[in-house]
Amino acid sequence: ITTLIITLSLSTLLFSCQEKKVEEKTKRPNIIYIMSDDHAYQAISAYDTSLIHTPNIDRLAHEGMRFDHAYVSNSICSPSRAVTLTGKMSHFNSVKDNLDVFDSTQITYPKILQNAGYETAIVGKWHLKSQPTGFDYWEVLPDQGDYYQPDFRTPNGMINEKGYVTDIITDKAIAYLDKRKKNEEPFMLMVHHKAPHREWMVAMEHLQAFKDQKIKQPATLFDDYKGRGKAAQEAEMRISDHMGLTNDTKVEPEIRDAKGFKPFMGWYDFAYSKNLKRMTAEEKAKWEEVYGPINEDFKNSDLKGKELTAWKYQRYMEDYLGTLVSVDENVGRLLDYLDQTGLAENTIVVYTSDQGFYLGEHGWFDKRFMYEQSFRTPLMVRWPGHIKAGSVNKDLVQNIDYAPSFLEAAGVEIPTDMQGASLLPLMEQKKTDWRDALYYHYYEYPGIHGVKRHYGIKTKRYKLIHFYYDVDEWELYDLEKDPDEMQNVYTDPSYAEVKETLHQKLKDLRKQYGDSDQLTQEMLKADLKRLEELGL
Ligand code: SGN
Ligand code: CA
Repeated sequence: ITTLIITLSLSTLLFSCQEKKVEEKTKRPNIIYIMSDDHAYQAISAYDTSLIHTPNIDRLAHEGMRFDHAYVSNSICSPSRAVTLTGKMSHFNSVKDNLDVFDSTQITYPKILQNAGYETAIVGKWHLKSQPTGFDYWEVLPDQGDYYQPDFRTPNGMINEKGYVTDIITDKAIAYLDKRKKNEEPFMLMVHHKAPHREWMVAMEHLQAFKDQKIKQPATLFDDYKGRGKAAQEAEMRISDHMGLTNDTKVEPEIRDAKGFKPFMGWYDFAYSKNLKRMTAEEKAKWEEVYGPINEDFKNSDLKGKELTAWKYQRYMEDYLGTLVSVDENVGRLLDYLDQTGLAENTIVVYTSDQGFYLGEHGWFDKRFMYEQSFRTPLMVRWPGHIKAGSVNKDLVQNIDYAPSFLEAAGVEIPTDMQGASLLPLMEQKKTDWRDALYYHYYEYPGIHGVKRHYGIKTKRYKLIHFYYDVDEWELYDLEKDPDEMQNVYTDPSYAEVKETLHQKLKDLRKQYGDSDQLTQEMLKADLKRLEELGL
């Protein structure tokens, strides 16, 4: 009898353990990582209500956590994506600029999750050149991708889809989730939008979303760069001088200057014309109906100087924000799907961008700089039962932290060579010893938009930046007194002590992350050789 009782209770114990194991396994959260391309936090109403209303993206902040000090470590597309996948800084992950090819044999968090029994998938922009690895399902845009009738790279070759890119990416994401509905294992799905990337081409139904709305101008739209050094002065991303009339503000190419040439048409006019050609006849007709009168007015207006810049800013914003109407709508569609299928409960949903973007601040468009608008990104995370709805985090977090966070959430060990830290304690509002400074390093120079190479450190209050290669200039900003970063106080004697502390901190951080003058010089040398080989 005793033996029988022991056997019975042992088997009950074993059974309940197994049950618990199964339960725990099914309880592992799904992860949906939505990342747009160049989406500035200034253009999300959860952060700033002055430009656009984004009720669907805002849901993630209202139902989850909004991070107010989320940053990248290298504000440009391919590098940011490589950092996110590997949890390592650019100098250790093979992609420090948009020309590098991602080493796809590296350990990435999708690979680790896949090994741990997750089903992994990616749809949308990839921009890492090499073939995606670590995904059970992938359909990605070739290179930058197109807005209309986009092509997708798939394991079975290139396919073409009819429609607008943001809608299609969401359709594919939902179709994927629907198809795997009955699967037991958890999933990790990356939804990478192309929008709102330049050439800011809007879905037909939203072409007039901002028509007749005067968009608020940033205080620094007519910046003269006086308080800063050569890097800001020489960058080629000014709305006034470097924003093309044709591709950027959609003024049709028949505009010619006195000599019969098209006024400022960069090589990148290609992307715009290519997308015009991709439109169906119906779309082209609609396009002309909307832009025709705008062009007509422009041709008759003879705008110059500040007036022309203001006009370009308004046009730029109408299109940039217009593409975001689709992004917001499609985030809503995905969130509704999660609600309808009951997936929302056990799914972590992240919304972020690959970097920030200038919406006219300092007179600029584009990104790259360690100044706030491009360095900082939106970041919102919803995770029912773990993250308090409507919570706000003010710690310094960075895209190196995403991979460790997802691994910890999935209950998987974080490789010791990942350089970020899991955000879980912050999400769950637990006491933790968090970093007080961020490291940054940007490399793509000489290159498009002419932003000089720089690295630096940011604390909550200060920012110290070193621009190098064809200059040797240091900049220091007191963000409390000068949030717009208009006055470099590096040589101001009253900051001598602060400067010294920051220099020391920068030194420590470089050491901690394994970056150094020697590595920087080696990388520079290799880049210059590559540019020479490419004849650039
Ligand atoms: C294109 C854009 C640039 C942009 C880079 C990098 N020109 O070259 O303005 O900085 O991409 O963007 S375009 O006219 O072709 O759009 S990134 O997000 O991929 O890094
Ligand atoms: Ca980008």
